[in-house]
Amino acid sequence: MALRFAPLMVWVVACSTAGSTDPQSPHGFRVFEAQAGPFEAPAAVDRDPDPTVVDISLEAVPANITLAPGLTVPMWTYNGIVPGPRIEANVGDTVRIRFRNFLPDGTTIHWHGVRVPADMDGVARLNGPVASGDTTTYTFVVPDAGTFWYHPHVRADEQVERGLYGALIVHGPDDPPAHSSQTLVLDDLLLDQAGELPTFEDVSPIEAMVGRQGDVLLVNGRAHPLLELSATGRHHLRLINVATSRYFRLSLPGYRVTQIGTDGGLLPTPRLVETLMLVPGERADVVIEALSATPSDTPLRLLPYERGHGTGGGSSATVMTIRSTAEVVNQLDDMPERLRDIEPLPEPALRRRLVLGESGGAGHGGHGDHGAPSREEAPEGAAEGEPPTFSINGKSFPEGEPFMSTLETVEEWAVVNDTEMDHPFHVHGFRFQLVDATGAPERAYRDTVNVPAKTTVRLRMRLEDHPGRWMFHCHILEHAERGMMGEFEVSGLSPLRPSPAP
Ligand SMILES: [Cu+2]
Repeated sequence: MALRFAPLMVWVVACSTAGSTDPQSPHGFRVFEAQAGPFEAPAAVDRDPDPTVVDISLEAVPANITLAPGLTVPMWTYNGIVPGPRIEANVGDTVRIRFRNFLPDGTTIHWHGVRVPADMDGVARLNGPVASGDTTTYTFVVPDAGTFWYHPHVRADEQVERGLYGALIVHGPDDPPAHSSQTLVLDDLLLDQAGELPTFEDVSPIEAMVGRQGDVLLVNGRAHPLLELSATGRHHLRLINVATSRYFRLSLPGYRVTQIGTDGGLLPTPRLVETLMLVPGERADVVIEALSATPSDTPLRLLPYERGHGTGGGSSATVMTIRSTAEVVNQLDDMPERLRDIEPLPEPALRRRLVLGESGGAGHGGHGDHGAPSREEAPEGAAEGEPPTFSINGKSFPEGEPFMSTLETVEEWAVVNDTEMDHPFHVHGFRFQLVDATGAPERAYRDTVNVPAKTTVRLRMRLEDHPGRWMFHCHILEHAERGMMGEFEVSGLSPLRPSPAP
């Protein structure tokens, strides 16, 4: 009964006394039995015998997807599965994707985190959407090892939520030894009482403000999957947060969790972590080892996190279960103390300031006194019922002019969050290093970073290899689609391509 509003319950409780809760979802989530079975999405089939070329076909197509026994949902998919096929390549490979769109709407594929040429970036305004029934081919070299993903960049709030996403894994020579390697594509899905996705045309003001948070937590397209791993083994997990707005703050009690990589591949040295935060769009590579050799079941827990507007209520929830087994494994070499070298970027040639802004909408300047109003329920013309808009430097995309940048220069961006909630900031085409309060760059590469409410985050990047028009935006996709997006134009001749004909 309360399913439609279950994910908003946190906000309801915070803002009013409303709300019987669904007894099946005491924390705003539906509860499922652990499901055994294949854990990962299947790998894409590479049709090119050349070991340095990965040639695959992707079709965007509606399909019914079984998330759990008895729960089958009409979704949009790549090749009929959610997530789409896992694309695997080695660093330096050429990846070619022959794409056909069988959706009713135009779409694109953006290669999140992969430093591709601008005309392969799958951004509708620059490259044009692939119309319903049409085809295109994306071809690029994968220059960096790491954990990446792919998704549409047209009405991304709707299309990603409907199920259009997949992992893109680039293997490198320095990946540390492990007994197993798994990709965990993390999502949450909102379902209505009929077990379908609610409309994207008429969302509640609070959904427009904080994004759509789902009541079904998914790993690799399944609710509460079970992963069996040797209790004495070392296991490499690649985590990807593909949710449109959900922050995944995770813990795995009973395991030693060592982070070995960020968005942009390996860290210089492994880091022990107690909890792991993944904001929308972000990835992490971790190695886990059970603290006890006795077989047992351990839940991967989602912990509450307040990212603004009352989103932090509720308790933790189970995302999946890891079952440790008595399987005997071979001894591996110790985890290396140094994984790779990352040179800190030099002082920037140019500094920019980007101010993230929000205006209007429910919850702005004091929460409403009703729980989850639909747009029809909001009073005509009342500010509280207006959909919110989002901006960067006062411009709500596609308003505004692109920044003008120069190839091969180092820029430092101060991203100033002037709003009441956190925003995960993503830059296309390039990777950045975070700069701390003393001005020292972090020795890690990222393309997506949380900018907490009322704080400033500095990121430094070298605009290398790929001239052209690029985007930056909040990766809460409801915010990006409501204006928190911008462009920069990098001019110069690519060292990787012949000069264009005059
Ligand atoms: Cu945002």
